[in-house]
Amino acid sequence: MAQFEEVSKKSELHPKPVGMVQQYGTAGFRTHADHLDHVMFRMGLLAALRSRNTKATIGVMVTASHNPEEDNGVKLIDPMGEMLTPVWEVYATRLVNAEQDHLLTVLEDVIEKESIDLTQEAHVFVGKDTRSSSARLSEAVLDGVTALRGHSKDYGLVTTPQLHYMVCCCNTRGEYGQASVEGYYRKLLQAFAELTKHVPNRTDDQKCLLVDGANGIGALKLREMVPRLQGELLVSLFCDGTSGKLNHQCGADFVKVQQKSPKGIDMKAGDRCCSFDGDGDRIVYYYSDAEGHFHLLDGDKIATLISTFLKELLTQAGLDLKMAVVQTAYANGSSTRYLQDTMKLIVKCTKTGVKHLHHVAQEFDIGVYFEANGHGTVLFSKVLEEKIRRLCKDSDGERRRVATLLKNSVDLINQTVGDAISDMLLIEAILAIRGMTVQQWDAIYTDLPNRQLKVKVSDRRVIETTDAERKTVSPAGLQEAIDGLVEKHRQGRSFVRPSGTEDVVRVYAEAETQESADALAHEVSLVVYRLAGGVGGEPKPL
Ligand code: G16
Repeated sequence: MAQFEEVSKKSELHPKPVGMVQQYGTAGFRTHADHLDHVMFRMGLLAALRSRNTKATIGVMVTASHNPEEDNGVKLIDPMGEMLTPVWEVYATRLVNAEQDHLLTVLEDVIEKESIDLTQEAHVFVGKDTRSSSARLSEAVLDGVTALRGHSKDYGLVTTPQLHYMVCCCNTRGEYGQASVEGYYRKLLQAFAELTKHVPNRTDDQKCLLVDGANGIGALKLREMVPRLQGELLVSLFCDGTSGKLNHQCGADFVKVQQKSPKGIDMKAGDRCCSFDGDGDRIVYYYSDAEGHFHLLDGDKIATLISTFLKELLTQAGLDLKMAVVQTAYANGSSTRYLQDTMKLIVKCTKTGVKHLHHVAQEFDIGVYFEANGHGTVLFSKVLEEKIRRLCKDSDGERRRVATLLKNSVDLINQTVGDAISDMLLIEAILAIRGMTVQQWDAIYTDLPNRQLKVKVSDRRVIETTDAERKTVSPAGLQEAIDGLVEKHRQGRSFVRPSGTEDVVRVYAEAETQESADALAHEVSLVVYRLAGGVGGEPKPL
C-alpha cells in the first residue's frame, strides 16, 4: 500500500535481526538494550494505531525499570493511564516478531481486525528513564510514530508513573490534572501540604526520611520536588545517580530481594528509610534496630498502613462502601491473615503484574493494590469520589475534617499506576497524621520469614502455572515435589513462576523461621533445576 511507503523505508533503518523472538512480558518488552531498536520502532507504529483505535493519546515509556543498566524495555500506556489491554499485547508480540518482509502484512492485519481508520489523527506521548541506551531507543519510538503520520510529544526524562499521569490528564481534558511534570508536582505537593498542615508539634527527627533513588530517574525527579516540601518532610537523598550505577546494589528490588539496606546509604539505627526502583514506580521502606537487625516494610506493610487509614476515615465519615486489598502470591501469609481476620477486609489474589491487580481493584469503591515488591496504588470509584466531594461541601465539624482528609488523600494518590513518589508522600502523611513511628507501623503484624531465589533454565516457558500462580501444572511432577517439600516445614508455603521481565524462574518460600524459609527455597530451586531444564550449575544454598 502506498500509505505504508514511509513505514517500509523507515523500518529498514530499524531492522529486525532474523529469527529473533521476543514476548510482551509482565510489563512490556524487556531485554538487553542491543536487541531493542526494531522493537521500539514497531512499538511507535503500534502506539500510533492504538491511538487511532481509541481516539485518544497513548503513552510509550522507554525503561527496563528494576533490571540492570545494560537492559532496556518498553511499556505501553492506554488512555486512562492504565497498562496496555491484553488483546493489544498479542498484536505487540506479533508485530515485534514479524520478519522484515512480513511487517506490513501484520500491520495491515491489526488495522483490519480493529477496523482502524487511518485518516484519524494519532497522538503519542513518549518518555524515557536515565539508561544510557534510552535516548537512542526513544528516538526509534518517535520514528515509528512519525512513519504512521502520528503526532508525538517527547517528555524526555520522566518516571514511568509521571508519564501514566500525563496520558490520563490529557485524555480526561485536564480533569485529572495538568499534563505536565509541573502539573504533577503541583497536584501532589498541594495535597501533601493540605494533609500535613494541621499535624501538631513534629520534631525534625520525625520529619527526616532517607531516600535511596536507585541511581535512577526517581532521584532526579524527587530532587526537583524536595525544596518545595516546605519543611514538612526533610529528605536526605542517596544513590542519586551522581556516582553509582543504576539499580546496582541499591533500589527497591535489591532491598526487597536481598533483605538488606542499599550500598551507599548512611543509615543509623532507627532512621526511617525508603528505596525507589529504576523508573520510580516501586517503593519499599526499612530501618535497622538498635541491635543492627534490618526490618523491611514492603508492599504488604504499605497496603496495610494505607488500607487501615482509609478504612478508619470511611467509618468516621459515615461512608459504608466496598473496600478490598488486592495482592499476589508473593504477599506474606501474615499480611493476608491480618487484613482478612483482623481488619475484616476483602482480600483478592491475582497473577503477578500490576496490570492484573489494577483490574481487580477497579471492582471496588476503594481498591488498594500492592505487590510485595512495593509496586502499587489505590483506586477510588467515581461514586466514592463524588460522595467525598459532596461531604466536603455540605458537612461541617468533624465530618468535614475527615472528608477533607479523604479528598486530599485521593489527590495525593496517582491512581493510574504504582508511583514511588506519590506513595512515599502518602505514607509520610499517614505516619504524621497518626503520630506513628516506622517501628509502630512495622509492629502491626510480624512477617513470616521468607526467601526469593532465581533459577536459570533453558526455556522458562516450560513452567506453566494456575491458581494465580500459586500452583504449577507443568512440567509434570513439579507441583507434587513442591507440595512434598512444603509439608516438611512448619507454616511452609512455596511457589515458582517464570519471570516476565528476566530470563529466569522465580522461587518464593516462606516458613516459621528464616533457616526453614531459606532451606525450603533452596530445596524447591533444586527441584526446578532438575525438572525444568536448569542450566549453569545447580543452585547453591545461600
Ligand atoms: C514489573 C511489573 C510488576 C512485577 C515486576 C516483576 O515491575 O510492573 O508488576 O511485579 O515486573 O515481574 P516478574 O516477576 O514477572 O519479572 P517493574 O518495576 O520491573 O516494571
